[in-house]
Amino acid sequence: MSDNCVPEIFSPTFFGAEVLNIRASIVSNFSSPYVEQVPTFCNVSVGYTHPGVGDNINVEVWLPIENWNQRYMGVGGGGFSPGLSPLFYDPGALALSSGFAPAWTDAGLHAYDRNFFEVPWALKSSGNVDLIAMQNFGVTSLGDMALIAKSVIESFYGQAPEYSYWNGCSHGGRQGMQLAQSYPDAYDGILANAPAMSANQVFSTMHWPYQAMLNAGKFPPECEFDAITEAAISACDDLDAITDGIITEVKQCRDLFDPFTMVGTAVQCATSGANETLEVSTEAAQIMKDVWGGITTKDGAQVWFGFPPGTDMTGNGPTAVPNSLGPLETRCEQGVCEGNFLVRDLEVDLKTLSHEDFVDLVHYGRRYRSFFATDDSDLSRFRKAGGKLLTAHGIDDMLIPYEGTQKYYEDVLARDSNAQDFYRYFETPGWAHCEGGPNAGPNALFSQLMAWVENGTAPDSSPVQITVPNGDIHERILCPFPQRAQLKDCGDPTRSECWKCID
Ligand SMILES: [Ca+2]
Repeated sequence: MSDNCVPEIFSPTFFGAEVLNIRASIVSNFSSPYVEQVPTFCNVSVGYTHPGVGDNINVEVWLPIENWNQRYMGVGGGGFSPGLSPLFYDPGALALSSGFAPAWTDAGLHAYDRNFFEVPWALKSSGNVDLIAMQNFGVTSLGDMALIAKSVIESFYGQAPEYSYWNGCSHGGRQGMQLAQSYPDAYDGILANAPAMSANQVFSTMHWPYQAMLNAGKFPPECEFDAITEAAISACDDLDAITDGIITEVKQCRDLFDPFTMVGTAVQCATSGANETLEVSTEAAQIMKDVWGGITTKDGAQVWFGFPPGTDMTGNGPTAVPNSLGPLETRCEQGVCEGNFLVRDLEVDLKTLSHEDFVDLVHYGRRYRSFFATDDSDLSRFRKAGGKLLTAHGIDDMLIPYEGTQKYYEDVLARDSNAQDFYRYFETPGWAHCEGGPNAGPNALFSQLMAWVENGTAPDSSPVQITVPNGDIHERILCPFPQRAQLKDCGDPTRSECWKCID
């Protein structure tokens, strides 16, 4: 098989594209923290352009030399990375080690080594958005990549992949949803977790906590926010009758817990190494209220969903994810502000936006809807093509509010009341953004997707492990929305067999 690892045997051709270059080489020493020994593979890189457009896109496909499982996996990106970058090689290396042929695209952005929240590629010059780059990033590169990868695989092994899967979270989740909406034949199965659909609102929402601090005219220390988060968890944990440090009854909690009740409460704060006692300020309570309420106009109209009470918004709270992003950290102060294409001006200072200007910017993000919105609830073509789609979204997601995904799924159901036949959505209590939190995450979903695609076995529930505050691990289940998990008569919340999904 390794004899096939030469550029001459590959000839991907497809409508509207022209291949510029093909490289192929054997890689036998790739290392990944997730795989003890990454199997030897043929690394095929295909550069192509859309003639007349002036772009230059690269797709990389890894072909295991031995033990190919006859399946292709498209690997999604994250943040503003389309996928082809060192960070997203790891999930591909993991897939490769179980026999998949994984592939990635750079969407023509050539942002290989870049911080994936930086988007200098989005502007041609100050004031001028690069619409071709945004179209490739948002839509076109995804369909192209599936065609190229399948062609490369067929040339190498002498047969097309039996099954094709997409695996992505966050931006990778949005890519998966875009594929289901716009390229319904590209994949048999799509796992699109925590999808950054409604990307304009979602990326704006990541900046909203900072704007809320600007609006309040104060940047309170993180300990004040963490104290409010802890109090919300204490107040709302038992609304689901299970004391496990996890809030599942978000709507009830929003009604029940008022962050202003925390104003004046003394909290211990580690400031510059010293232990200092502070009181929770009115501003901190207002900021948390705003963060939970979501982007809101000055008149109080909600523009997008907020984060549920109990979500760790500082990266240091009670359910902290190591090295995670905390939107309430003053990240703009550190030079990390997202979404400069919304402003169309790299010189603009997001640190000084007024409330009105911020909401206006969010509104004008509609100019890029066609590339980024990814919120078309008409999945009838994907259904017709026989595709299966799974989405999980952490309730404790501190970057993308899960209620946006819930709304999308409700829109899908409103259009097709039997959408459960091909698309299931699992809300995941205690799970942060794609990783982290007391819930270890919906790790069985990909194999459940394969079983659904290949054997017709639909996932009626999905197992998860939850670490409760005393360190014990509980076995639970996730249920396909709008179902919910309920304890059975055996009554032991630590055993998954004692849980069932009810309507
Ligand atoms: Ca609970």
